[in-house]
Amino acid sequence: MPNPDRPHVVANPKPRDLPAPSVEEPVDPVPPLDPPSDVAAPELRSATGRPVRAAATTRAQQGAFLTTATGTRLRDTDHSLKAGRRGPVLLQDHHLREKITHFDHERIPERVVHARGVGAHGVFVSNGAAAKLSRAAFLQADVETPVFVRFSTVLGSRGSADTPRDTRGFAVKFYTSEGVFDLVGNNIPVFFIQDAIKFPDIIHAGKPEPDREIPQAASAHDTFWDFVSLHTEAQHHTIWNMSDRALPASLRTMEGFGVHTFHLVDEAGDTVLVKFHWKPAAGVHSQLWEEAQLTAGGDPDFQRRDLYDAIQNGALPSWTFGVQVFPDTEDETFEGIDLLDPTKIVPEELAPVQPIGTLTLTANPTNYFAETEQVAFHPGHLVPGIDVTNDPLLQGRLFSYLDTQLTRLGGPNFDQIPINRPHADVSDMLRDGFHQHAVHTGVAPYKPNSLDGGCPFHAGVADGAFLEVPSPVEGEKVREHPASFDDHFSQPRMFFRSLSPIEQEHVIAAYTFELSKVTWPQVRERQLAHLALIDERLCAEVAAGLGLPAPTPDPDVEVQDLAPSPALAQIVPGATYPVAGRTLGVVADASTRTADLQAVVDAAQAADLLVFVLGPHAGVADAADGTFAVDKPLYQVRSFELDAVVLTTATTPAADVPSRRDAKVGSPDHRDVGVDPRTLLLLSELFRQGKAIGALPDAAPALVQAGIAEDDPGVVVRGDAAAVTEQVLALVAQHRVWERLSPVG
Ligand code: HDD
Repeated sequence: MPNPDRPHVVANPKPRDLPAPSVEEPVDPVPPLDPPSDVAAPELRSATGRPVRAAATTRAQQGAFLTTATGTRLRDTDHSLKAGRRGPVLLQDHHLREKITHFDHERIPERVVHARGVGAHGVFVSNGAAAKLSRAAFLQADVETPVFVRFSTVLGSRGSADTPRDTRGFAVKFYTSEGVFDLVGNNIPVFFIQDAIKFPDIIHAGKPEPDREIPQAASAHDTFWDFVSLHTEAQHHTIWNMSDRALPASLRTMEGFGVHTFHLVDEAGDTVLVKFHWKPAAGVHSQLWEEAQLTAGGDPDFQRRDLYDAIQNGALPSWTFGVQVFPDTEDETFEGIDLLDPTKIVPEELAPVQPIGTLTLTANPTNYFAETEQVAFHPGHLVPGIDVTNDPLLQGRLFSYLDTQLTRLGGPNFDQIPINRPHADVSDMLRDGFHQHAVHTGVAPYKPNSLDGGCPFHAGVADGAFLEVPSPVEGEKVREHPASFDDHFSQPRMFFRSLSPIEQEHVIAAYTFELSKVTWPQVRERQLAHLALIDERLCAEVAAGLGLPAPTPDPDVEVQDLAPSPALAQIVPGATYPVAGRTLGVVADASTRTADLQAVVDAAQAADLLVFVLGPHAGVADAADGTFAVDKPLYQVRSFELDAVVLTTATTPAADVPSRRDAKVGSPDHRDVGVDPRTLLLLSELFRQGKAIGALPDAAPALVQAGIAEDDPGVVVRGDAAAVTEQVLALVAQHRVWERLSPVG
């Protein structure tokens, strides 16, 4: 316990929005909690858009007492109704049967892809720049639109880890005044296939193999590489998957892409073609492969937790929404790039991304199942001013997302689930069906009618009706694609050659690792032949890692040397990014002076970092002259949770320590003989991961024991507590100390 007469240091990031429980189970009934007002479900509406009940009564728990599903109060929920204390259970026990029956049916099918996800509420504020291109109400200047965002991995099951090498989903539901607009994108701007009819093939190949159901959430296996090496249009997405993009450091540091080209339509009906982009304010950052592997074991929920903690602590994640704009020409190409081919990007150097608004995530969901699990996105949820194109991948998606909800959400009324309900009036004339919640009024759900006064009426353009872009269509029915879809290697080459040297090394290492997991030599060799077409060095180094000869490029395949696109590189020398929401661990123990600890905490919190004090045990720990609250004990914390560390401990110089083996954890005086071995492990991992390391002067010998020299890059040992912290924060702003990770040569 802290002593009121001695200093006590508390950093404590805000954990969860829950009232503190009492030690004993409370005995007095109290009314149930309201959901936070900013995440309350929208009002329940009838199909004519009128509220059918007061919003407060849509709360799941309405009273102080436990009841059956039909509201009868219950005296006991711990014992079945039995014939005598030791007797058999009676069939008459309705409460038992209702409780177990409901439980038996709690699970719904997980999403067939993107099953693992996490959501958040937010707001989109338009800056009006798109108003001249689109009549969409939510794109007019300064309009604020509520949104719900769900991020996901693609391949893993609902319970899989957050951090596999995989594409991430980035789906945004805009609850606009003109209806729901869903932008169902990914963090990678291209896709594996050009036609939706191939979707079951790529997903069957990528998912765990059907005989053993392994590997979970990973592409490093035979069937994935068998498919992508045979189906070469997948090569562009695959090289993005082998890059750092497939290992986002946090969901807050990912770019998002609408992938397809869409139409924007203005008031006059004039159109342009656009590609949508989300650019994170925090910068685009990734984990290292070692970090991702550690994370999957140490905290498989890491990214879910990171998003929750950031929002909870006010480090609100935000993205600039932008568009690349192209003239809507008859051939639907730009600078020779076919805009209907979802395996191609348009480099930002050719068409800059123009900001049209800002998305900020402001609130965590109240209930995971009700919101994140039941949210249903659909690329066909469009509003006036935005329309689809003939991209054959997008066209197939327009069918799939409606269809899948029938199984997943149990019927056609999923739009009535609170998280899916539009904030615009709904008069849809759709009736009945499983889980119908609306109490429809009127007798004439058909058009034309006179019995309901002709209601509802068709809208004209002036009333905000949605009009499809009247693009001319002609041609014979064929199962073919345009010749412009045939170049599968020029853009993968451009991507690889646009990356920084460190990122290129990561791509080489990723291909080598993944292909080493492929058991069929034929599949490895086939993929190596494709790497030869992408880049000779890439192919040679992967081949060396696999112990295979590097093939020569197939002379019959024409690959263009496109100009590199610097915008594709994540690691830009000298670039800095906001540090708000990044994490700092501060190691303290009984040798720490509370004034030093407080100074580090204050300096980091002033820059809006999440600060975790790391101590020898949970609870309150002793400092040299007081106490401090431990946020994460050293036996719990791992390097992947931290962006940087500062040591405030005093340690015996290394020369005076007889042996590292003497520093046994738990021995009463282990701190007198050296550094806690858990601190040494943390330091060595953080060092390898290129993270900033600070030490107050008395703690500097600990670095030596961890094999770190004071003049190594990204190591700070000069100055007082505040000065060391400032220097560490400057390093965090670079994301990593890249000099430590530079590729050899
Ligand atoms: Fe898809 C879910 C993104 C192609 C069929 N997809 C889903 C989600 C995202 C994407 C982010 C998760 C939504 C959520 O959080 O609920 N999908 C994409 C992108 C694609 C793409 C960016 C290509 C550019 N998808 C695609 C095709 C098909 C599907 C070609 C089918 C022909 N996708 C689905 C689905 C899912 C889905 C099976 C599973 C759950 C759901 O829809 O609601 O219908």
